[in-house]
Amino acid sequence: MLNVETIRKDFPILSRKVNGKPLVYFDNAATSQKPRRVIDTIVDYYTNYNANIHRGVHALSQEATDKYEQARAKIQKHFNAQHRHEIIMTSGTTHGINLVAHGFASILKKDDEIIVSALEHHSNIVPWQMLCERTGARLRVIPMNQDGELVMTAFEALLSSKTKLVFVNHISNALGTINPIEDIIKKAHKVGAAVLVDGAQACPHLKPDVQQLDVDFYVASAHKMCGPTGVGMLYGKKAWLDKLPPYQGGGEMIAEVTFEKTTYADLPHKFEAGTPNICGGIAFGAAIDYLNHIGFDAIAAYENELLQYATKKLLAIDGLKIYGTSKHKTAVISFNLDGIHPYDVGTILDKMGVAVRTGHHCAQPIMDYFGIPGTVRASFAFYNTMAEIDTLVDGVKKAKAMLS
Ligand code: 7TS
Repeated sequence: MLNVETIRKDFPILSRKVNGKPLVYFDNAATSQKPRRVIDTIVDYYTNYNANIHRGVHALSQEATDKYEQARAKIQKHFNAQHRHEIIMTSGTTHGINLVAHGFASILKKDDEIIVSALEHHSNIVPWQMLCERTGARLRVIPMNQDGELVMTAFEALLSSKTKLVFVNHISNALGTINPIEDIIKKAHKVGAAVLVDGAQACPHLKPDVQQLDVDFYVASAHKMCGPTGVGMLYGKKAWLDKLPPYQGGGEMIAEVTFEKTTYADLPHKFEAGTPNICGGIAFGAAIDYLNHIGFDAIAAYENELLQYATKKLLAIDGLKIYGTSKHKTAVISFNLDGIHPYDVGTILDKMGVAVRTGHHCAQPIMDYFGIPGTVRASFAFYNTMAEIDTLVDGVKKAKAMLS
């Protein structure tokens, strides 16, 4: 059981006011808020041991390197990767996906096929389109149904010996659908395709086990997991990471450089050119510690209560439609009021101190499928309360009264 009142004290920002009203933060799918432990870790780094890593003999550099590598070990343990060097530190999910897409440019051939899902964030669509343009490979799409679920029979029909890669998110940031990734991975592997799972929306809500999933690549962003922006991780099976060429050239990623030839460093450094977000990486480790201290079982159970409560109360409002009605969903409610633009609802909610996102949520194909310009999206975290949901519902009712 979560003690939400105690947890809320860990997040200084939750006690501020917005437009004269207590902040109700329901934009967690865009980025989460940060607990004191993460903020303190950032302050401690810059106050006490800021230095560049992997290169100095001096004490500060050693200390920063140790803490950074400890963070990598925490990430490895959290995702249950077999080897520490299978964890590549990135600037976030988008970076991780682009790194893999770039690598596959040298592997894919004309007429190979890559499969994405209709539920993807733009960051899991555009890099693959760019890859197809460069290689002559073809992009195929797993369709979705009216509940916002992937149509698995259509996925099976798309798979063939031509399929080289499958990309799918673990949880949709726009609708909250939890995708059947275990099944997708098994079926893709049967035809010899590799699978990349975009875990950006899933990782704040559950704890993936990359070995149990047998996934080839898994990406996440720290900022959606109570960590800072500009840092994330790419897990890749060692065999795949060895096969892919480096993404960027520069310092840190080399073994030896002459003007005739450069040899590359071993994993993970081969993919980590330049000075990384050292402080961010260390704070990512602190965020993972914090989430595990709360406990993912407790987080999932409580967030499900929030979701059920909010769904019921919102659906009681006449003319309100929820997009994404799968039984397998978490912590996201995308909705519209009949005849009212989502932006207008968001603006009125903001006046009441309620932060939601409005628009297409970087998932335009989903909005096109439903034939809408966008939605109002309320996305929950374990530090939200039922009383905050009541405030949201009051705000939506007020918006309806003012705008219809
Ligand atoms: N994939 C998914 C499923 C996401 O939710 C996001 C961010 C990304 C990829 C990109 O992550 P980044 O950290 O590299 O930017 N999602 C959102 C969102 O829903 N609103 O703002 C960012």
